[in-house]
Amino acid sequence: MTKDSPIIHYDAVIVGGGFGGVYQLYKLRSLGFRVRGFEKEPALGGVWASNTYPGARVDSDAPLYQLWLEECYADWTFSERFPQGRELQEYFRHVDSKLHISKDYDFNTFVSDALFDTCAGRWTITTTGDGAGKYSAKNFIICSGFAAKVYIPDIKGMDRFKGIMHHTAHWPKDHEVDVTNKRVAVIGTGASGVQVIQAIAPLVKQLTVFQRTPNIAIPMQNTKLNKQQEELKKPYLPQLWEDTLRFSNAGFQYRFDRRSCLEVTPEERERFFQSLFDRGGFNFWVGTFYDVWTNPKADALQYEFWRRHVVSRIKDPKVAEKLAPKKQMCTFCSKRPSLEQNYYEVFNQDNVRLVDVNEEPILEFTETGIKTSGGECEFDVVVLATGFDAVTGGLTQINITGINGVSLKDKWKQGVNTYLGVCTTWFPNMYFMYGPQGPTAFSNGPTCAQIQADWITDAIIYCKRNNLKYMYPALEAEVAWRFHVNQLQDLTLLKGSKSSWYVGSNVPGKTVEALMYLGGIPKYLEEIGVEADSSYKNFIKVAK
Ligand code: N01
Repeated sequence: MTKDSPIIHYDAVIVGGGFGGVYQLYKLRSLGFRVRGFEKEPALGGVWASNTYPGARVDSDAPLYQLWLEECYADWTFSERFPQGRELQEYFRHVDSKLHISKDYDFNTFVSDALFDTCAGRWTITTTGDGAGKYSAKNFIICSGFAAKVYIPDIKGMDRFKGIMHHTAHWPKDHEVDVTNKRVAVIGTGASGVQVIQAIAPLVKQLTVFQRTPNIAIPMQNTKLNKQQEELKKPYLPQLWEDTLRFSNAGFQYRFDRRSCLEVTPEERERFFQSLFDRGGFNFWVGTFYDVWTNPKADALQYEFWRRHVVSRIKDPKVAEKLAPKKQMCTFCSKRPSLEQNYYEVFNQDNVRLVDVNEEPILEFTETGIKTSGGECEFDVVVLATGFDAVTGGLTQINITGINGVSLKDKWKQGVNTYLGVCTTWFPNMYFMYGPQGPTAFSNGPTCAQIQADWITDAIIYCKRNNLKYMYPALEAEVAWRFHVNQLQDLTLLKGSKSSWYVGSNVPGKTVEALMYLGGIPKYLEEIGVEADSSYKNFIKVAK
């Protein structure tokens, strides 16, 4: 397309080609809507197309972490309980071969602007990159996920560094970054940092890990999956999906234990915690005693168990105290735990050094390395595992202008307001998923995206059937939803938390607030269902 090409008109434009975008496009297209998707990466896959760093691996169990479409799962089996990033890329190629999604996508294309024309009731969407141009759409659906915008701390002299430096989500796709026998620094010990550290530790000459907050990493207990056995489970998968929607808080197979951590005997508690460790995955997070999320004493008991086990794996007591300090830095629910395989053993290697940046702050980058208050260290490669302007960044990085010239960025500057975590006042026919005030990072990604995409599809059909030019949620409805989301968070130990991207506190200057809905998938389904069943009574509707 050239700048003089005529504007192409669509029923819907979709931003992002991960689980949400793929499913949304498939769904609308199969109902006869004309849809176009745009993806900034060269392929489908969402985070799996961008996060290609060494060791990238999903933290959600197979077979639940996939699209619940029979045409996709019927002849696909993951080889591991927690598949590697590479296998997920392969999975998306498989999905594409079944659903023929990429023919309706422009890749290497970034959606930069979206402007709503109130008279026409349509969005004008501007893109840059390979599919650069202007497009018109009645519906604008942002499926960019919670990790679409990286966060890189502003460290003095960063641009001076002459070695290799990449953020984990901007890892090169056109060449291998060879770390063999190199001096490597990793800044950040969230899920990405933990995975990189485990993967490169056996290869590098020297590894320096810059840690600010110790990760409460829990055992992954990954296993190879037996293809024959997985095939036998296929007929039961629809039931499994239904069960997770009805009974599981997070859309996984895990369920909170109804007993109080404080009311069981110490022996029983120990046995139960051990069983959660042994089962691995997020059992220790969302399969634990319910009150670990609500009662500081219960949370502290779980931390004590966790710490004892971690410390026993680390040879040097000083290093152990840094990785698993006696003083608990944050609660189990206020930061997403990372799933580790041999993370703590890495720090027993002679060539690995842990720098606590609270004690030894990074002062600046030099041409050849990093200078801390303890001296200068040379590096060949620096890995920035410093996370994301999560949840809202993917939306606010697009210049979106709704009715009366309201900009989304300005609207959300003092705090996020959405209705049901899928739409926002003054932005007609605009929807988003796996973003603010939805279940998002407190749920299994594909589950959340699919239930939201189904809801969005119904809203679009409603608009069409009722001959509406546009609709958007009433202001009172989104104010009430924000209140509700905050109330739900305040029932947990996340209340008042300032400890992670869960509440926006990782990005300097970002408003710290409840960014996600903690009511759980079954309750969320009920709440969004009530709105649809009431013919969208909380929406302002404008007829054609
Ligand atoms: O990002 P993070 P992530 N100096 O924000 C540190 C998902 N994910 O990319 O904790 C030193 O968690 C920061 O320190 P602190 C998963 O949901 C999934 O690792 O803010 N350090 C922290 O340690 C995950 O939760 C998989 O004190 C600095 C780290 O950088 C989410 O993505 C794999 C710093 C950032 O950790 C984000 O994970 C990977 C500074 N100036 C990711 N600034 C799967 O398995 C920041 N940090 C699916």
